[in-house]
Amino acid sequence: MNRRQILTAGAGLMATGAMAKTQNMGLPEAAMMDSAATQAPLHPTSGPDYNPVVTLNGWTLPYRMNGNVKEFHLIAEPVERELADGMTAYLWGYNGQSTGPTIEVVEGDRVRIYVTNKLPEHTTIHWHGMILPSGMDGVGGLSHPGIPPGKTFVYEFDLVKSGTFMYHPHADEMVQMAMGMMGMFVVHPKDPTFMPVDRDFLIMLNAFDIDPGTYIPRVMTMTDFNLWTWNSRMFPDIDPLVVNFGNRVRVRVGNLTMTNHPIHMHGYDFEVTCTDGGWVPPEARWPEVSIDIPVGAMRAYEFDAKYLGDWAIHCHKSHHTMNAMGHDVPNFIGADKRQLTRMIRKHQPEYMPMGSNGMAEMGMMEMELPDNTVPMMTGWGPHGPIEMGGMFSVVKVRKGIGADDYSDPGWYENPPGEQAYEWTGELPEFSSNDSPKTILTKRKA
Ligand SMILES: [Cu+2]
Repeated sequence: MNRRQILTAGAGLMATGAMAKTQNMGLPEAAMMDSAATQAPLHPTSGPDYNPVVTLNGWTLPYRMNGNVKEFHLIAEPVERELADGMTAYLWGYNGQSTGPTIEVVEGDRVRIYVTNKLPEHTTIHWHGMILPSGMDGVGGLSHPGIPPGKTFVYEFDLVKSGTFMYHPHADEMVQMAMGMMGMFVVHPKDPTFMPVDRDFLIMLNAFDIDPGTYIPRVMTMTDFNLWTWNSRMFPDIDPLVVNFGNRVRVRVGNLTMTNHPIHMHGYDFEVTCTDGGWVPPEARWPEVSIDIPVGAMRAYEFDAKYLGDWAIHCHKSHHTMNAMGHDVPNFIGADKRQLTRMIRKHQPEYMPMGSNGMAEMGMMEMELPDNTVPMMTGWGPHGPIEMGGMFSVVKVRKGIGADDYSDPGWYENPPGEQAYEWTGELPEFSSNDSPKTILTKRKA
């Protein structure tokens, strides 16, 4: 226990009047969210100032002051989450959504977090990475008994350290996390001039295993998940990271999936400035264009938005930028399937051969999908199909973006001379319809 916690605990013991007042105030209202859209940042109305974070396709939980304590109310409950336009999943989450709302406070604050369990089984909340008393750590059976269905438990502790943290159940953990129960917890530095940024984005990496045409995740999946999401949202419906030209930008990425994710951002180099363990001092940082986010960890990076444009940001594991379906499709590249197609069409006239020239045709195709399913590769850009899914979005750097404006500014128009173009002079003699074998033969001739 550090000095501050001792002081606060002492104050709490003496202030029995304040304790009675807490009970008189009753439970804080539990704000609910029914939208999967990115919500505007929640500016502080009391206490020290800070620049609030923006959770992509998420929101920040409002609090109330009770004496000197910030009080929050989380409700663990079944939710319906729109993972993308045309696909809703039946998950477990908090206050109407998965992932849960972001909790945002300031170093030196004391928080009282009420957790009401509306799930059919017990739960707890573990405050991942935080320095707090052992009995507040939320490990079911170890720190305290599990919160039974229908009951409310209270967690109360001081925020002795700033940084980026996460929260998730530590009770039937594999099932509850596979169902979508997790959220982020940001503690701003007490000194608002410490490492200030203009835009501060939050991304929680999570994953589900939901069969095409169904609504409920498989909870016994260990590593072979088929939907790779940011804040329980997947491309093409992850909102862009909208940035004003010249902004200092921080992106905080937490990983509560069961594998690592190398997050790659185009157009920039950047520096890792924070881990779950704390802020990285300037002299210890090194440049990167991709950062691997280990399982159960967080990394934050920063950059100055000095290059205008639309810049891809994505996980560099290529099957993590795909949605469900087709994970067991064999490789047909170079195969001539005309003969086979003719034979199959005798029995199944709508049969479509796929993949002879790569899989890009999947991005163009209007194939009939099962209900409640998003195509494997999808999304349209200004120049055609983007052929992505899952963990992919776009950093949009523009001039003239308003202070609290995070709305999509549309596609970037590349200035003349700054876009790849078609060569219209003399071409090599082989045609694009040649098979790989013909191309090799012609090259040798
Ligand atoms: Cu990944």
